[in-house]
Amino acid sequence: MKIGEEASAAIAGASDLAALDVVRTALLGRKAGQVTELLKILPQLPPDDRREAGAVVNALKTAVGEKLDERNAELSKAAPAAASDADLTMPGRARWLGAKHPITLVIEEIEEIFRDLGFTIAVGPEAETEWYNFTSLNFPADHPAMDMHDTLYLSEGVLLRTHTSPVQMRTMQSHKPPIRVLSPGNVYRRDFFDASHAPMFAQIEGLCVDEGISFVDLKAVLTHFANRFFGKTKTRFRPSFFPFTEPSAEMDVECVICGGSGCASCKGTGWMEILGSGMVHPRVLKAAGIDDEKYTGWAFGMGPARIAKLRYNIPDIRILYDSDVRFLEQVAR
Ligand code: 2NM
Repeated sequence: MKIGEEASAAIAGASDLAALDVVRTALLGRKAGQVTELLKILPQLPPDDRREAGAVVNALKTAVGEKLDERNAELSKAAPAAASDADLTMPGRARWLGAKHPITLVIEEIEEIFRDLGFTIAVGPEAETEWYNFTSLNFPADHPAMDMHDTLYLSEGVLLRTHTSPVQMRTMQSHKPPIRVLSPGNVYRRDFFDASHAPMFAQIEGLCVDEGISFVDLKAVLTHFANRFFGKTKTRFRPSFFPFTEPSAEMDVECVICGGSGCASCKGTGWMEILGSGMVHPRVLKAAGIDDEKYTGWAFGMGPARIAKLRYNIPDIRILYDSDVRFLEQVAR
């Protein structure tokens, strides 16, 4: 049967789905399909021949249909790879994974340095009582920091902590010396949000209390910290004042921008102030229930945003709070 053999060969020879579609139309197409044309002739044949020819042509139509479907199934299986131009060896599109904020990086680095010295990390509430935030820390009742203009009060005697010293106070109440504790956390002040002040900022304080602790311990530990954090650097201590320490001192490091020769960052002094510190006032130890005849201690406080500003040479701390990824990506690691 000639048409049947030709049809089988054409179907088998179709190398893809598009070619098979052409073959299907050539055989079964409604207008000029070879098999369709045979079916159209049937009515013109004499009745006796018509029955016999009809059976043959219909069998052909069925067989051709089945062969087309089989080939279609075969080609469909192989189709995706054959039909796609995609280069599967091309590298994928890189995803931006996000990164730690510069202030977080600074906090974690400071934590690691003090952890290595045996300090533990302590946290506490951001809403505090006036007693924990001021009174127990030897602030006189008329101290300007206690003014409504400087502190955010939530209600009578309850406020948003202005430093993390309340955490140190709570630690001294609940632990016997020796105490070595570091308290990172957010604090609040009624400051105008300008290039160097924010109404909420991170603070890290450290406290060490034991028998025989002196100013030598304070100087040695804070100098060690400066050298680890900034790389080998010069430090100096200047007298200062805080209600909760006596004596008190501020520590400067040689300006990381100009190396001490004086520049805009250090306002020509060659030094950058990085923290405040001092020997814990005996009244503070007493308020915490610690024997101030037997024990002495030293403490310090610093602002990680300030440190980040110095380390990354950021002109305006507001950039640190903008969440602008174009800036954050420059510092991210
Ligand atoms: C500072 C500077 C000096 C300090 C004192 C205490 C406490 F609770 F132990 F008395 N904690 N932190 C302290 C001392 C904080 O920040 C500039």
